[in-house]
Parts: sequence; C-alpha cells; structure tokens
Amino acid sequence: MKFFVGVLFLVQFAVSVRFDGDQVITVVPRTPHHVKLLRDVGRVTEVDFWSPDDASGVLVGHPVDIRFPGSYAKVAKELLRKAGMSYEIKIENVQELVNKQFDRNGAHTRAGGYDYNVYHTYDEIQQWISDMATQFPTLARQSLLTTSTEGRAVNMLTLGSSTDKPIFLIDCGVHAREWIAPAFCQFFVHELLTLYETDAQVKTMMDELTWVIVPLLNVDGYEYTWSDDRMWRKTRSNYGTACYGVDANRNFDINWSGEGASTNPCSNTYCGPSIESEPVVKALSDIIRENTGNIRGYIAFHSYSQVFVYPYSYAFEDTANADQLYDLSSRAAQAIKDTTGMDYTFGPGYDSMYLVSGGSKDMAYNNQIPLSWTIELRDTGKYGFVLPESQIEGTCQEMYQAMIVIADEAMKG
Ligand code: 0X9
Ligand code: ZN
Repeated sequence: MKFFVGVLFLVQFAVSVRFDGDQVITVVPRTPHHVKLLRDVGRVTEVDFWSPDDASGVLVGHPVDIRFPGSYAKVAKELLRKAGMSYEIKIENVQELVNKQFDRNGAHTRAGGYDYNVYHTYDEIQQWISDMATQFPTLARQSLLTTSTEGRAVNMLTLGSSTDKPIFLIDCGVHAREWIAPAFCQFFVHELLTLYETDAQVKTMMDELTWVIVPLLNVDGYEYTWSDDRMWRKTRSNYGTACYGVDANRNFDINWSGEGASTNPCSNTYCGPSIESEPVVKALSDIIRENTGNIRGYIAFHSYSQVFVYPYSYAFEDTANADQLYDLSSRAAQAIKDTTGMDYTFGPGYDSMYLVSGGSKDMAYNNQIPLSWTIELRDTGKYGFVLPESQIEGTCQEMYQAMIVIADEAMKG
C-alpha cells in the first residue's frame, strides 16, 4: 500500500509543472527601444508576463514583472544588462514560494469546520456552496450558472432576504492562478450570511440588494492549477490548435479582439475563436443582459496589484459617471488603508493599466451597470500569484471594508 501511494505521488509529481529556479524580474523600460526588446521577449511562449499580463501592455516608464523559466533566467538577465536596463529580482525561486504558499500548516483539515484562511480545491468549494445554501435557507440559494468546457458545474449563490431587489453581481476566479480571488468570495459570502442577524449594516445590505455571487468562475483552469500547472491563467478549451485555453477576460462582447487582446491561441491573453466562446463568459453575459437596468454594481475580483480599475479599459475614454467612480474608489481605498494600512490605487483601466479589450467590467458598464470594477487584490508582487495563505485573512478583512463602502453607494441607487 505504502509503495502504491509512493508511486501515485511520483506520478503526480511527474505531471506537475515545476518552477525550480524560475525568477520573477521587475524591469522598467526607459526607452522605446527597451519596450521593443521586452515585447520581443514576450514572443517566447515560455516567458510568462505577470504584470502587465501580456507583452503588448509594456509601456515606457511602467514597471514590468516577468517570470523567466529557470533555464532562461541567466540569458534574460544578460540580455537586459546588455541593453542597459537595470532590473530587480523580485522572486529568486518561484518553486520555493509555491512550496510555501500553504503556510498555515495542517489547517487545511476540516476538523474545526470550514477554514476560510486556506486555499480550497474545486471540489471543496462546490461542497461549500451547497453547504451555505443548506445552512442559510432563507438567505442563500444555490443555482447552476453553466457547465464548463470540461463538464464541471459552475455554481452561483444568490443572497438576500428577498430575491427581487436591485442586483449586485460579483465573480471571482476568472483567472485560474489568482487564488486569492475565490478565497475572498467565500469569505465575503460567509460574512454576509453569518452577520445578518447581528450586524445592522449587513442586514441593510442583504435587505436592500440581491447579491449574485459566482465564487469560482473559471473552474477548469482552477482545477488545472491544482493538478498540473500552478501558473495557468486561461480556461481549458481547445479549438483544434496546439495551445489550450482562452483568456475569459478577453472573451466578452466589448471591442472583442481589439487592442489589448491577442488572437494567438498560445498567448495568455487569447481572446478566443469567437465572442463568448467560453461557456462561463456566455452565461455571465446572459445574466447581465437578462437583468438590464436592474444591476447596480458589478465586480470581478482578480489579483495582483492592489488596484480598483473602473471603465474604460478598451479605449482612452471616460465613462459618464467617471467622477462618481473616482470618488467611490478613493473612499474604498481609504477604508482599506484604515483597516490594514495597505495601499490600493485606483483609476480608469486605460490610465492605471494597459488597454484591455473584451474585459467583463467594460461589458458590464456598457450594459447599464453604473458601478463596475475589476479589483486586483494583494499583493504588489512580492509573492504575486503565489500569495501565501497567511495573507488571506488580511486581504479579506480589508476588502470587506471596501465592499461596505461600495454597497452603501449601490443602495442609494
Ligand atoms: O488583464 C486583466 O485581465 C486584468 N489583470 S490581471 O493581471 N488580473 O489579468 C485587468 C483587467 C482590467 N480591465 C478590464 N477588465 N477591462
Ligand atoms: Zn486576473
């Protein structure tokens, strides 16, 4: 038996991608030549842009975080040096961080009930969704959003003391490797459900709004980050090309396949073969369209960068309510600062980041959802996507306070 388990472990070990010696390097391009060089680097499939998430987002004066596989790191650094670019090694060995991400030793066991301060698998999150609906029958309903490309159920929770109030729509985990996002969604749902009876603010939020929350959107990609490749970002669809996966946040019907999206199936920002090709994107878009005029707010939770991004991202254009979004984001960021001292920045997508076409929050805004964000949770790159579990609690507490500020505005209508 022992031998058998050992063999299984080895098999598992053999299929998983390892990141030994992989380095995340931060570099600030100072000239158009530097930008060109980094964009060329981005053509190498094995090179993984962490922030911005694609080489096309590289701009003069803006820091870039890039993960170089161990075998490339030395050459890459030489190249940067020769081009006169100074760089900083942000992560010395990605595999070491991957090994340390579960740093709440043993807390993953279910002995003391569900632990919100550890990362959970797809199966655990599925079970948790149904447990929430069972434990809080008057406040929570579970339903099927859709079935993923690989046939997994994508479930959502509708929360509130009634189901016909203006909607606040939230999704977490559209990008598979951003594990902190689904962790926040679970925490947030739990807070709304358990504080309803005792916390006046939560009671109002649950009485005045209907919360539609998809705790884990990209289920196939997420499962893949646990089984095979911790750095997977996209879905797991395959449309007959050498590479798998579509960037679900480039697959929405808003300037689809335009600037800031790639038509190369091997790119991490591949927009897919057609608008809403991904079942999760289609299903979420349907919810948005079916409830036109009745959704007050939309947030897609991502990581990392600590930033509130509001529309637009697909064009250098401001929304009609840009002042409101600026002011509200600023107050939400202040609530975070007051809670944990963390700094979050904010701004329209075109300003705070590179252009993005086919992203959900622009689509949501253009479908009459006035308060719409992509929120990038912790951190600012020390751990990047491999944020250790010991930081889940702080991240959730601070963002919960920001959500109270945002909900307050959403309830005003
Ligand atoms: O590029 C993205 O999809 C988001 N950043 S991430 O590193 N989490 O991948 C930012 C998207 C912001 N803009 C839009 N959603 N349009
Ligand atoms: Zn993301």
